[in-house]
Amino acid sequence: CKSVNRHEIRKIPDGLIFGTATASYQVEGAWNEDGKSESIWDRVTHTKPCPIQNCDTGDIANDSYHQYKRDVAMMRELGVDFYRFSLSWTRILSTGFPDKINEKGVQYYNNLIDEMLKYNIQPMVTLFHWDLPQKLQDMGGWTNPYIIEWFTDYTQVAFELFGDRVKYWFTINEPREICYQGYGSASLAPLLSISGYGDYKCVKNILVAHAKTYHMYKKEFQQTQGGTIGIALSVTWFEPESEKDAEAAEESRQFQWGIYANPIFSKTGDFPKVVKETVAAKSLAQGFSRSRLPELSPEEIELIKGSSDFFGINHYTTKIVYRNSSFDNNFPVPSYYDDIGALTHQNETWETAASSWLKVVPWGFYNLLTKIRTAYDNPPVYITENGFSTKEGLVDDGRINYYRLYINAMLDAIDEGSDVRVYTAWSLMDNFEWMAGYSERFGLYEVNYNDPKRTRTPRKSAYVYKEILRTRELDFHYEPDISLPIAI
Ligand code: GBH
Repeated sequence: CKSVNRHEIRKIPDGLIFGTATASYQVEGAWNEDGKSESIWDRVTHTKPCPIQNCDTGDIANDSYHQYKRDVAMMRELGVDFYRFSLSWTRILSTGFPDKINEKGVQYYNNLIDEMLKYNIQPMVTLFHWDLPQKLQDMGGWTNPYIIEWFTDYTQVAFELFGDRVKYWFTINEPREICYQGYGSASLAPLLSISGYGDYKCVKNILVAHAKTYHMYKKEFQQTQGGTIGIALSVTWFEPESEKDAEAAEESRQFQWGIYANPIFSKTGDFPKVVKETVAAKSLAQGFSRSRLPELSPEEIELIKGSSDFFGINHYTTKIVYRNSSFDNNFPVPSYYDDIGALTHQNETWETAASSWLKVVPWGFYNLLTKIRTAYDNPPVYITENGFSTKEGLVDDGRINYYRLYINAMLDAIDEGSDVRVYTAWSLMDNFEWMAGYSERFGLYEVNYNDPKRTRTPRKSAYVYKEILRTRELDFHYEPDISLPIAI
C-alpha cells in the first residue's frame, strides 16, 4: 500500500458511486406498530435481565418509521448517489409467511423509496439484515433447512412489491455474523452458543437460501425489472504475524469468510478444501459420526456457484494471526475457533474506535481488496459498509481520518486494477449498535436519543464526506466550517 501523501489531492475515478447505509432494526423503531410482529431482536431486547448495554432497545430507535422524510433530506444534504437500507420481514409479513401482506408496513417502504427517487437517490435494498421473525426462530431459524423456503417466499414478495423501483438488491447481510455470532458465540440474536455445530448448519442454509433467491430474481424478475443482485459478506483482513504464520492467516481467511466466498465466487465452488478437511478430521476424532460441517451436494455446489453479480464487502478492521506450536488456548471443543486452530490479536499501537474491536488499519483494506482481485478473478466489488465509531459529539476527527485513510487505500487498489464500483459509509446516522445499544456511534449524523423527536445533527464528518462527493476529490487538508448549515 502506498504511504499516504497528505499533500496530494486525489481524484476519485468516474463511475465509482457513493452512499450511506442503515438497517431496519437499527433505525426504524415502531417495533409493534401497524401490524408489525415480533422479530428475534424484539425478543432479545425485551429479555430480562437485559443482555444489551444500558438495557437499550430498538423499540423507538431513530423513529425512522415516522421520519423517513428527514432521513431523505439528510441524504440530499450529503449528496449521495444511493442509500442502502434493509426491509423488516416482520413489518411486511406479520405471520412470517406470505399468506398476509401487511399493507401499512409496505406503505412505509413505498414512501421511503418514492421519496428517495423523487431526488434521484437510488435505493439499495438488503432483504435480510438480521431481524428474523421470532416465530421462525422458534422453529430453529437458520439451522432449519425449511428456512430456504421461508426466505424465498419472503424475498419473492419483496421483489413483487418493490422491484419496479429497486435496482440493487442484497440478499443477506453478513452471514458470518448471523451464523457465528448468532448461533455460535451468543453475541447477536438469537444469542445461541452452539459453536462448531449450529453455526455450520446455518452456513449451509444461508448459502442455499441466498442462491435460490438469486436464481429466482434472475429467472422471474430481472428481465422485467432490470436490477442487479448479490450478497454482502463481512470481511475482516487477517494478516500473518510473521512469515511462519502465513498458512494460519490464510486458513483464518478461509474459515472466516472463504466459507461463504469460495462457494459463491470461486471457479470450483464448494466450501474451501482446508475447512472441509479440518472440520471432518476433527469431528471424527471427537467421536462424531460425520463432519459437523454439512456437505454441499453437486447440485447445491452448482446452484451456489456464481450466485452473486458482485462481491459485496462490509469491511471495518484487521487482525493479526499467529499459531502456537502447542496451540494452547481456551477454546471449547468442539467449536469454530478450535477448528480454525489459530489465534489473533490487534496491535496495541493501532488507533481504536469507540468499539474495542475496531482498529484503524487502512493497509489491511488495501491487502483485502488485492486478495479479492487475485483470488476470485477480479469480480465487481461493492463496498457495502465501511465506518468508524465514536462516542457522542459533533467533532469527530477520528471518523474523518478513518474515512480518508480507507478511501485512499481503496483508491490504491483501484489504481492497481480492482474493480470497485460502490462505496458505502456506515452509517448515515447513529443507530442501535446491537449488543452495544446506543453506546457506540457510527453516524455521519448524530442522533439525540434524549429527545423524543430524535433530532439528527450533522457531524464534522458529514461535511467532509459531502465535500468528497461534491468535488470527487480526496483532500486531507479540507477543513469544513461546521458553524454553517449543511445545505442541500
Ligand atoms: C456490521 O457488522 C453490521 O452490518 C452493522 O449492522 C453494524 O452496525 C456495523 O457493522 C457496525 O458494527 O471478532 O469478536 O472482535 C460488523 C461486524 C462486528 C465484525 C465485530 C467483526 C468483531 C468482533 N463486525 N466483529 S470480534
